[in-house]
Amino acid sequence: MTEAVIHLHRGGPLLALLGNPNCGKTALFNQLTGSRQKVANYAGVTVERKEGRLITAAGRALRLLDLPGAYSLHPRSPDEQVTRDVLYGRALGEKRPDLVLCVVDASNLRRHLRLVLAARRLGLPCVVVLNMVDVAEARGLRIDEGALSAALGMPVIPTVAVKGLGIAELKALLDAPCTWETHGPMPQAEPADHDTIDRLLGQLGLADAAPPVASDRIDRVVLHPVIGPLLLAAILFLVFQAVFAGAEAPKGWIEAGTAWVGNQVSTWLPEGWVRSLLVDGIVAGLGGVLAFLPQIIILFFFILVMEESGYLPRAAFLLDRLMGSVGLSGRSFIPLLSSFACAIPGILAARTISNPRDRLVTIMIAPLMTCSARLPVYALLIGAFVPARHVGDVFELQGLVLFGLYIAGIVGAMAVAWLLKHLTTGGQVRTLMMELPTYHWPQARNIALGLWQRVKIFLRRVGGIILVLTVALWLLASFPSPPPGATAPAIEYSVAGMIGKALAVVFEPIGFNWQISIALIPGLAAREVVVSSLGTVYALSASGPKEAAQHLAPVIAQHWSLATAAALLAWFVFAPQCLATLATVRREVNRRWIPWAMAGYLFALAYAAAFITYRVALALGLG
Ligand SMILES: Nc1nc2c(ncn2[C@@H]2O[C@H](COP(=O)(O)OP(=O)(O)OP(=O)(O)O)[C@@H](O)[C@H]2O)c(=O)[nH]1
Ligand SMILES: [Mg+2]
Repeated sequence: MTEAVIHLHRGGPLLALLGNPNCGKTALFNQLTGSRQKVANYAGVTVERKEGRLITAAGRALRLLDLPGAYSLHPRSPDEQVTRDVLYGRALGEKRPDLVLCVVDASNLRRHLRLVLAARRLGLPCVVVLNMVDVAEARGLRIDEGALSAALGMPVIPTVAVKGLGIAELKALLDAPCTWETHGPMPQAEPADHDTIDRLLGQLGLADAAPPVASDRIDRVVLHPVIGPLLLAAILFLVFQAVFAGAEAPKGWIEAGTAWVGNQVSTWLPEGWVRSLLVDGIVAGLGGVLAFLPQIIILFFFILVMEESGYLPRAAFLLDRLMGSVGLSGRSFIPLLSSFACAIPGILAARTISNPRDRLVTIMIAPLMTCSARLPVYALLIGAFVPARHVGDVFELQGLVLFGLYIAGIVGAMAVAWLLKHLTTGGQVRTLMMELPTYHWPQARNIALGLWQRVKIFLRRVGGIILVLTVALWLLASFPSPPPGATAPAIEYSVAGMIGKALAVVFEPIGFNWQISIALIPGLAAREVVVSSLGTVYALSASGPKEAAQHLAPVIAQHWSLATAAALLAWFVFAPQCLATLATVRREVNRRWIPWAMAGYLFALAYAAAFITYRVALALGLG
């Protein structure tokens, strides 16, 4: 949240959610404030403070902060530091919280109570939120809240955040004046927390709580040294198959819809610039991008299921050795996986990495993970150039190529990480300390909400930045009008045509024509725009009937050689990331040269990869 917004809220009583990672703070935050922050079954989902407004039972408005999970108040990573700073009142222009909601996982009290004791020593008023009582009960743990409350000297409210149970009671408690009483700092000379907790659990009859059995049994297969990696590979592979196989029908409907709209507009409007803007610019451009929405939905469905079930950190665990060979730890896996959605949340998630060098390397290679904005570009080129046929009865060739492109990005990233490891000193061995959460059945509601969020983000981009860039490109590609008696398509005389032809000098050695060169520029702001721009450029250069605009794939299949298409794919595996990513990197690492270095190395890699691909393809006679 921006500082300006924080100022608007300033003044009311301030509450903060404190707890270990993955205990359900954000699920509670969403219930208490009606927000839709990201919830998932692994440690380190929240890495920034988020603010919301909570209305108590009596109708009082309070400010509530959701914080990154922390194991202690001695931060070991940048996200834990955020939490510590808020509790100590060191956050920029922010007072200390007036009340701390200490969230604990009821099925894992031994570990989670430590932070409650640490919070008590801060001297701030605390309420213990005993979350996940459903999980505890399923495991046969009955916790006497009254006894726990008496032992800790704090109110205790049992909740099941995902089902909204206990939320009303918590809101009612916030109206009771005694909730807000400060006890003053506790003496530090308490007996060690470990002993205190042992004693406490003994009093509650929970001294020897049974560990989860089902999860362990699943992990015997999932983390098996041989079966585990095979299973992971099979899952990832299936995801990419599904992205192509499952999206075909809905993609066809969207394309048919776009074509219909374009034709209607063409019939109803007289020939002229308004019609050209609507048909060649907006309908051809946006329609081209929209057609890839089903594929994005399918990809995210699988990612969300892995996140919600608790499989994700297992995958990180399995890949730890592999990542270790290039000087990273499994910790980098989740930030890198998040980068498949978009590099920006991935770069933010790198805050959970405590080692500064590892964190920087992870940030540097995050843009090599194939973000979802690249999916439309890949899908367009694959659809146009790779025949839709099966390999050995089971595998879709198009899905295989897509899988290959994702792998190419990953291999590129590992190579860069390896190089950076050898260029920088500090190659000490790090062990992976990561929590493996118990498995949950993914909740349909959560998955649906998560998908809806992705759809909203996508549509907002289409209706926002992509629309703006498409109209801008249409303008540049339509004016000035061709001189009287001109024979070539009008676009060749336009500003965009001239820029494209000038740039083509740079891109000619890697096989790009001037139409591609034009499309690459707006693609720096948002990658999908490459697709919409190609739609507009080819619609405007079509000499024949205008329906070419709605059928970009056959047009490029006819105009480009296979070598050019392959080179463009190679370019996009490494392509310099969008400007928003560079701005995020600048903010996260706070060093000016880093984003420049990043853009530079990615440009060089993309150019080299496209050059080699193009030349090899030419040598193979694919020109
Ligand atoms: N069964 C059950 N699951 C819960 C409950 N509360 C949260 N969860 C699940 O626990 C997981 C973690 O929830 P989050 O709200 O993301 O946890 P968090 O404390 O914000 O985690 P970090 O942001 O990583 O510190 C998610 O999969 C939730 O759906 C609960 O009361 N019962
Ligand atoms: Mg959270």
